[in-house]
Amino acid sequence: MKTVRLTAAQAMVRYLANQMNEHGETYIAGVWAIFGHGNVAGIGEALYGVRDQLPTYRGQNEQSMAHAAIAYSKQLRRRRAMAVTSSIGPGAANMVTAAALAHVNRLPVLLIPGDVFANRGPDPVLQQLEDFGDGTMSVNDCFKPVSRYFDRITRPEQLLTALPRSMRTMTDPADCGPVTLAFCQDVQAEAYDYPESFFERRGWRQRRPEPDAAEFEAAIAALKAAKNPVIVAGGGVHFSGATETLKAFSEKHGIPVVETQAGKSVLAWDHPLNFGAVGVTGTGCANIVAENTDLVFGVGTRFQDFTTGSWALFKNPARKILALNVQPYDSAKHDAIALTADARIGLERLSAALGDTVFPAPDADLKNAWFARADAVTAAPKDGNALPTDMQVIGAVQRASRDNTVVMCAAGTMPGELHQLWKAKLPLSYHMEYGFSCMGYEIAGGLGIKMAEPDRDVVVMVGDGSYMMMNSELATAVAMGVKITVVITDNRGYGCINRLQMETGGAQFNNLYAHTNVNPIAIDFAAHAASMGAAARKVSSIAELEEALAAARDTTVATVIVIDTDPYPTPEAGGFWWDVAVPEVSARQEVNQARTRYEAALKERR
Ligand SMILES: Cc1ncc(C[n+]2csc(CCOP(=O)(O)OP(=O)(O)O)c2C)c(N)n1
Ligand SMILES: [Mg+2]
Repeated sequence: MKTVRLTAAQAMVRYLANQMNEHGETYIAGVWAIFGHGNVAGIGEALYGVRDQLPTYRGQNEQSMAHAAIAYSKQLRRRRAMAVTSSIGPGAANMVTAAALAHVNRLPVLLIPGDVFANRGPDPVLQQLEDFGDGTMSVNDCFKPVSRYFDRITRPEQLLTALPRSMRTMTDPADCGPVTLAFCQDVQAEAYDYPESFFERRGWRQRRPEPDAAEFEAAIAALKAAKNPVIVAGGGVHFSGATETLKAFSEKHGIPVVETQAGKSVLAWDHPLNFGAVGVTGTGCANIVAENTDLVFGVGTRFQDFTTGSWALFKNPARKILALNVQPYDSAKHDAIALTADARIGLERLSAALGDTVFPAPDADLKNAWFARADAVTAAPKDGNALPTDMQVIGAVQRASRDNTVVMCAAGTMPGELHQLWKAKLPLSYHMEYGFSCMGYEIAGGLGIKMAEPDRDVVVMVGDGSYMMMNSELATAVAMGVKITVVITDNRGYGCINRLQMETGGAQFNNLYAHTNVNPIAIDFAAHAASMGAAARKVSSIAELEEALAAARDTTVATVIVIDTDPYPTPEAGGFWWDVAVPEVSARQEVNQARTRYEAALKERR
């Protein structure tokens, strides 16, 4: 057997540089790295050696670097992924949140934190956690519940099994998620005679599982027995590349489509059968269709509580659930009629078996009436003096966008309002991280999206709170010449949580700056962003925002536009109940009243 003598770190990067996807691209597109003693000598030296095939990027924070990596993969429908490496201890711990984000959203990322010495010689090394009763424990054990695959590399030859397993996990449509390889610092630098064949180019195909015959029969029977089915389209439709198939299926059989946060943009917003966002942040029209349907047909959805209105939305007493999902954990949820298969294959087979079965489409007026209301709240304000609403900001961004502009967000007021109000024309023109809804995903995520699709305009919507939590990859975007447009809606605090607090009977407390220990402060976001090299300005009206967005379109530098908004108004129509537990006893009258409403609402859960 021909062998080559390499350090374990050199072997890892050489292997990664030779793993291809089915489109002939290297699967790992690059490595985000912040070095420390736990990875600079081993992994750092190795990355330098392959920098022409496998580029290394320096970010500002391990968590946000991982956000960029995850967003990159999500935007490419998991076709490619990135790796992120950190030192041991704090650098590694910083990535745990991002690992959880990728885990919840079923997105691939290869996390490579350094780990303590396998030989234990220098124990305790700087930043080493000391467990008094378990010598194998390190900070990296925190990754176990938030990784789809975890291994600790304590000998160089372990890579021969750990790396192929990592690749399989990331490229498998059902198991897809974050992989953590905790890489002991001394082992990174240790040499081994690796078989040369290990570094041959290897291709990875996404499996497209066919449905099981008996499951398929049950699914067809359920569809044939239905009177008014509705398709709940989730992120799996995008990942499977099934948007065209879904459109054909829906048109041929007259089945309306409603969209989850991850599924939004599977169909153009103005397609007659797309009734828009469903659930807690849903459109009035989609939720009426969902309430009445006798067959909820989930395609590539996890049925998160925002989709199901905490399982109170689908009210029809006769209703059944049919779930087409590549992951059996999801297709079996809530006692659904399970159809475990790839979304595209599943829809093609079902369509063929349904023949020319056509269901009566819901009333188009339902949709027209909803959008007339939505247009009114997103229109430019007539009264130029009032503080703009976030809905009006959405309208302004929409008017300044092209069909393939990607609007993105993750937490705060905007995700719910964008879900309802944004008119997504092309697939993946809407990128919402609403599985983990992680404040701080926004700017780093925008960077990752733009790296994935440089030809699309990327507009990042971010609240003042999320901006304050994590913004420093803006400097990275500027330095890399990655042009994103960031719109900061400054309502001086955590607007959405303040409203939730009020709805659950709470006093306004510790959310908006006005109700905190600090004096209401006016942070100069434009000056802050400008200090990182962005083209930044504050605008004082919706008209000025539109002007600034138009001016930003043809520039090449990352741009930040700040606008003050009103923290209180929300779209009054649409939406659905969300289960947020209200205290059973309280000295506050408002809480007692909210509890009474809560108990009544709970009775609607199925
Ligand atoms: C990391 C993280 N911490 C806390 C939360 C809970 N949370 C959700 S939205 C929000 C406030 C967001 O404030 P801001 O970005 O200003 O948006 P706004 O609602 O004011 O528009 C908080 C604290 C979260 N989603 N993520
Ligand atoms: Mg805010």
